[in-house]
Amino acid sequence: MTYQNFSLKQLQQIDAAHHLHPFTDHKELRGAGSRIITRAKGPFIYDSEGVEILDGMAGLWCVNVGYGRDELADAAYAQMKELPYYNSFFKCSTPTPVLLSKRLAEIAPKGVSQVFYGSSGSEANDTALRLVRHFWTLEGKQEKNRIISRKNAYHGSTVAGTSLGGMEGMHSQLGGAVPNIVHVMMPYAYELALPGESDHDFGLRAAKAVEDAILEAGAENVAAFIGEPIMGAGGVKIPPASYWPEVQRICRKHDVLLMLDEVITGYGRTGEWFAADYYGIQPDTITTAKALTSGYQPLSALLVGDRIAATLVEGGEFYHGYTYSGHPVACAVAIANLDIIANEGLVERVKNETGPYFAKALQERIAGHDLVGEVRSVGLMGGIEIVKDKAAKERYSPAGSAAVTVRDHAIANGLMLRATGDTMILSPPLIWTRDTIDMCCERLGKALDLAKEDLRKA
Ligand code: PXG
Repeated sequence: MTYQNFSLKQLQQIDAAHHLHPFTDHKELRGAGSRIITRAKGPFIYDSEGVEILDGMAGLWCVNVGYGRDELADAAYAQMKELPYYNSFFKCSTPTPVLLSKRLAEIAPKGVSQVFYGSSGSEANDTALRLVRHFWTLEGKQEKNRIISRKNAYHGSTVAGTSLGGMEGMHSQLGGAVPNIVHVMMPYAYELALPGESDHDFGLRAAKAVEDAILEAGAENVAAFIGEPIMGAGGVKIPPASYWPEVQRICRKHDVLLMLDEVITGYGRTGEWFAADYYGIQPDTITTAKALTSGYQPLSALLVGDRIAATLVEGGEFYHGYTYSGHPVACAVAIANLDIIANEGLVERVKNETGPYFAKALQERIAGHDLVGEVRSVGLMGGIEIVKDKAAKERYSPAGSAAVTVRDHAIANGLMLRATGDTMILSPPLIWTRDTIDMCCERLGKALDLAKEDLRKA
């Protein structure tokens, strides 16, 4: 069955009849019909009608090497022919997860050299939650099981991911979260800094919220703190430079493990292999997925620090694992993907060239727009606040509606980007050049102009 035999209308009808989409108001989508993306090449995606759209989101924060990379298709094909699947249970291994683990240990931050595989970021966070609690049990401190996270954090959509995350809407549909997870303020200066408070001081205050939560529970009851180095789905919230070193100091002081969720920030997005390197911190676990394979295969890797690993290895069997832990095809694709990132110098390019150019382009061409309250970026990850009144930081109502207007105009003008709340998000493939960044800013500028007309009329 090839999709070419179906018209767009037919595909939309079948989609509406049978397909339940993630994070979707089904009634609304089924009325409007979905956009069907059929192919992609380099930085562009194409829909069923042949419309070319510049992909400002790298799929969903994942296609770091861009589309149409034969090396990755070839790696998958060769591995599928040789050995499509075998498990890593019962004293077996296959070659590609073995070699990928070595590779990951080489690029991981200092003190992190072990890997546990899954198929998604959510699964990896389930593993991380179970692992840190198991660690403290093995240490004879089973009461040390509370996890501190942040409001508005996104850590996935399984029960553990939703519980770790701090999205209220998701919690309200959960019917009971995993116990002993608390959420503290996020380090988001634009909305939460007090009048006159410096970025530096705000970062320390946001870190102190972590310490307050530890002291309130009693450090003997706190297993770990988990955070995205830069909050992604929550709106590219970049903490002040003072935040992470202080959080690390607090965690060490109270013997609380530091868990980083680098599902978005891992594998070059910030201009370092990991954001832990960008912020100069040494976490105990690092959750990764997405760009590990540039999205060409579902694969996650929980990178585990040496302290936890030493106890785990001595601690007998850990009753945890997935059918697809260390899937040979996904791991083959990951190795080929890391080869591309390394051979093409994409991480260095983001750090030295495209990241700074992206930041400058957003500042010079977007920040001045009447609808824009703030632009911010690290590497190739950017956030743009949409406001009604710049000085007062006043938003349009209802919340989030203005950003959707901007997004719809951007897509109609050939730029795919995300709107979350009143924040526009960009997270493009790392293969973007200065020219692609120029094209993005031109299309975004046009979308902002058109949105302004609509919003002023409304
Ligand atoms: N942690 C973080 C930081 C993420 O961004 C996950 C965990 C979960 O990964 P999986 O592979 O289980 O989806 C994510 C995923 C969005 C959006 O709209 C972001 C994600 C997923 C879906 C949508 O920005 N991030």
